[in-house]
Amino acid sequence: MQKGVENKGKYNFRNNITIDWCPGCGDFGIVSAVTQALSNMNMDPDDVVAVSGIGCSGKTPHYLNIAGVHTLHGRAIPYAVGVKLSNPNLNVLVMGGDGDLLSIGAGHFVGEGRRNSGVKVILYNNSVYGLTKGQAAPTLPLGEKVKSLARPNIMGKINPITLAMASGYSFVARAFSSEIKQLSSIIERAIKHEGSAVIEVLQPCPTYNDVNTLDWYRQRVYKLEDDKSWDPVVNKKEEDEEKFDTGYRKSLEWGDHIPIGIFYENNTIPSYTNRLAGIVPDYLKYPPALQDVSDKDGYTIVDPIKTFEEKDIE
Ligand SMILES: Cc1ncc(C[n+]2csc(CCOP(=O)(O)OP(=O)(O)O)c2C)c(N)n1
Ligand code: SF4
Repeated sequence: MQKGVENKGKYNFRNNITIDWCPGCGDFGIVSAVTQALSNMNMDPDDVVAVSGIGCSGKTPHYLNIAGVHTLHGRAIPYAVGVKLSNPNLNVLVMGGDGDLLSIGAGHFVGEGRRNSGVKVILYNNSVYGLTKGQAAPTLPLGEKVKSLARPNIMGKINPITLAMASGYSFVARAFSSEIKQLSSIIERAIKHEGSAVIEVLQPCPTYNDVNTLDWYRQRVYKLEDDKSWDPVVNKKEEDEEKFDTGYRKSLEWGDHIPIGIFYENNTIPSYTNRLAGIVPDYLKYPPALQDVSDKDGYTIVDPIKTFEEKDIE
């Protein structure tokens, strides 16, 4: 456990598997914040699932004392949504890199904003592809040259906050991996929020990103909540336009001053699971994961031939 990090709950969410990230990697702070949030919420480990893609970030579920799935590169969100829809009582965390979620996984990232299924996406942003040796990730600005690149980056960057807001996510925040207390309280708020959330976490990759270092971030980040008039929460539909606009404008700020905190939280958008419950009456009471699929001897209770025959369309 990192210095200054206290877990108040009865469960220890960090298992004893040795972490193999490089020394100084921002991923350590993210693990501390996640375990702190789950513990402070006195979460039952059986109620939380972590789903990751491929990347250094993708190893996170291995280090947590909860159910975890290490899926394919870019496929964490659809897998996580499947878990959430099969049992909406679960708290489902997606843990993926900026390459994973904004490059190959970008279509799924956008699609989940429309759906608002309730998964919480923790986007590890180090601006590089860490696991595959430091190529430019979609968050690396045009003209920036990190050490694995022969020449400065010739592609423009994606801003994860504006993309998340434009995609329809109802909770959008940014954090910094060394501000563990703030990150952990944002994770807690995201978990309590009914709809889907994106939390972009700025994290140093000391091995491949020699521009956006720990000190580089430390000199620039500032907390939105330090401005006492900052209020990103939409509780009435009439507030949405103004708060969306303010959060969106704020998300464009980058360079000498980088805001961290909650940009937008809209509590008026119904979640996908509630929308489903409106058309499938017993869905929340008997979601697919709680339905019997076999009899007491373990034989399937579904006859696939009969099912397909019934679905035959002339
Ligand atoms: C379909 C597919 N394409 C490419 C790869 C190779 N690959 C593995 S990890 C990775 C990038 C990881 O970068 P990022 O998602 O930013 O995570 P980080 O390692 O920085 O945490 C790539 C391209 C793969 N495993 N599968
Ligand atoms: S390569 Fe970068 S992101 Fe991957 S473990 Fe090392 S420091 Fe972390």
